[in-house]
Amino acid sequence: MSAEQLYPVPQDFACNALIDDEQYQQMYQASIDDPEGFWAGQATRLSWMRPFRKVKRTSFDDHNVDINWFVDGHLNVSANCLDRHLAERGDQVAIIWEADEPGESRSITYRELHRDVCRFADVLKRQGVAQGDVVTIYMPMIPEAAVAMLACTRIGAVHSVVFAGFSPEALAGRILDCKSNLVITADEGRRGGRSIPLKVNVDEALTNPEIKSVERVIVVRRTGADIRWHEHRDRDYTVLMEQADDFCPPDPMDSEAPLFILYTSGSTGKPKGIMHTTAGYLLYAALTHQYVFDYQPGEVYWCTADIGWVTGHSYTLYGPLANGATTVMFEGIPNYPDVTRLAQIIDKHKVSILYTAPTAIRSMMALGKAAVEGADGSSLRLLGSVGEPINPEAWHWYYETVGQSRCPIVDTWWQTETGGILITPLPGATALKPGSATRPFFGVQPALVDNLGNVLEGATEGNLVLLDSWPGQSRSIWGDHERFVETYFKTFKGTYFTGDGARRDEDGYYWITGRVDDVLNVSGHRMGTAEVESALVAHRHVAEAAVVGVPHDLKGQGIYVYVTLIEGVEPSEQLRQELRQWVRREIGPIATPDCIQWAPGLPKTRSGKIMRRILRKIAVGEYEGLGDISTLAEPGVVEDLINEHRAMM
Ligand code: 6R9
Repeated sequence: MSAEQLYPVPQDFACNALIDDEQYQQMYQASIDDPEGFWAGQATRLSWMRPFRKVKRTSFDDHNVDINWFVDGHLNVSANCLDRHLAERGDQVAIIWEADEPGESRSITYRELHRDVCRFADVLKRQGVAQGDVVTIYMPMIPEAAVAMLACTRIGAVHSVVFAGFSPEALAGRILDCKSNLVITADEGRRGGRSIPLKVNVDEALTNPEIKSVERVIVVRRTGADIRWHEHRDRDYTVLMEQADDFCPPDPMDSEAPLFILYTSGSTGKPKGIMHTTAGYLLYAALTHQYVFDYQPGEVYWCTADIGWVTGHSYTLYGPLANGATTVMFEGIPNYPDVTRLAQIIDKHKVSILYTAPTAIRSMMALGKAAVEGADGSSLRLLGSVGEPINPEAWHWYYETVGQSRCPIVDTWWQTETGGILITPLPGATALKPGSATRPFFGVQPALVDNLGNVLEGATEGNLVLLDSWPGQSRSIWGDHERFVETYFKTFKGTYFTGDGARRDEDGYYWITGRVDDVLNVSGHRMGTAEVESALVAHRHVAEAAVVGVPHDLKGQGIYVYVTLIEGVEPSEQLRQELRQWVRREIGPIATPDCIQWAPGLPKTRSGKIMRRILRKIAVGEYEGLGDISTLAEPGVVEDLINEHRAMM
């Protein structure tokens, strides 16, 4: 690695940082040599209602995958995020809410948030929600969403947040899978100046005759839009809150009690309900939030992620609140009303730490320096990136234009399944290389293995696995432990397989190269090729479909679709548009195909497996070097596809 691409820790940053390089080395070593001792020490940052008996009882053995942390301890997440801060910082702002329209914002103190969460927890209890029940939250980025999540944790209900951009069909599938009896939503959401008909979507989802579990829908009035009301089922949030008690005691929950479910895409089948539990998740979110973002008391911290994604769970909500931080919650998008929006919010609320995604960075970068025009930006101290590999061009733009060549960037690699950040720089400790997530966090043991599972040493490239458990790790897939084992522990036995590929350089830095499975990453959102394909084949004119990812300037990856129509149906531009709309409706706007190519046939092996390797190449116009196509059942289809692709371009 050439010297000019190394960004040492700035001197003044290092002086005040929580962790310097020497401390990192020493703490990392301690966390690997004596995990029990290390994590017992860290566990004191939480308030426990009953001490745990054992720090760690975990097995990655694929016959018996079993992950337990802080065994037999009792605690409550909302009490850790709220109650224990009241004495010292009850009047400090917990959440700064910035609305979609500039000029509208709200600040909520820890005391106010505590009261609202207590009240809503009481509401949930009065609605019959009990420990272990699953509550579906389908809400815009408004403080009531945070209140709903925290209220669930207060009474031991398990929340399942469904991103408000998902379609009624996608929502229905998730409700069906976890059998929620209660849904919390809003009349409408606001995003980029547009309204999102959330209640209409819930109504539509609940027309699915297979859903029998839902008894109640609680509706927050966000816009006051006229909505249909089902007297027997729907309840108004404000009315219920007025009737509720100001205090609701936090339930003591077991360390391993389920905390939340979050659906995410895999390479096969329908989205899986990734399950996280109470103690390990919260501790890991809090610890990483403090050290990775070098969070210092009083600072304003802003993670732009929606609560519908894991980043919103761990780093908009739970990590920051567990640490008593002031966290910004933004309802809108970076380019509304114009591309300066993020910079304006940073100045308005004096944000010190900004954590966002490469896709947002690239969309601002597309307009050069316009994104920071007229902005001051001097409050910023640290920048973060998450969701996909950040290309060096975007890194440099972020560093120079947003960070004014002053703020370190933490490129944080992790997953829904990992609960928190696993590979990342610590800003006071790690010299940066643009595009590298650098080094493992405390307690994290990454390794690279070849396709046979042999661990590779030194500077090399391979499949990224984790050799041992960390507290924030997902414990299971909701209702399907077999699938959990199958997906993560069977590929490379004895390890957790991430689905990502990575390179390790001569300094031991990790460079994530992207998914090695059939999972796409579109604007930082995970999507299974199988999911998009099954949406397509559900259309009456489609016989077969194959989906591959292609490079895309803004989104990182775009969705390229090959469609085989059923006998007798003629391809047309109109049908192409119809299919695009169809996928939007089935899954959500984020799954809209970028390109649809008609395919009279698909390249398949004799055993009927679609050879995506070939499809990926044709999609980007690489007709040469398609590799061995002799195993194809009908080699002729490849030529047809190439001709069709040529004709389209
Ligand atoms: C947190 C989150 C996980 C997948 C992951 C990887 C990609 C996330 C990354 C990154 C390179 C980073 N990914 N962060 N790739 N560098 N800093 O995004 O969770 O939605 O589950 O996605 O995203 O491919 O496997 P999730």
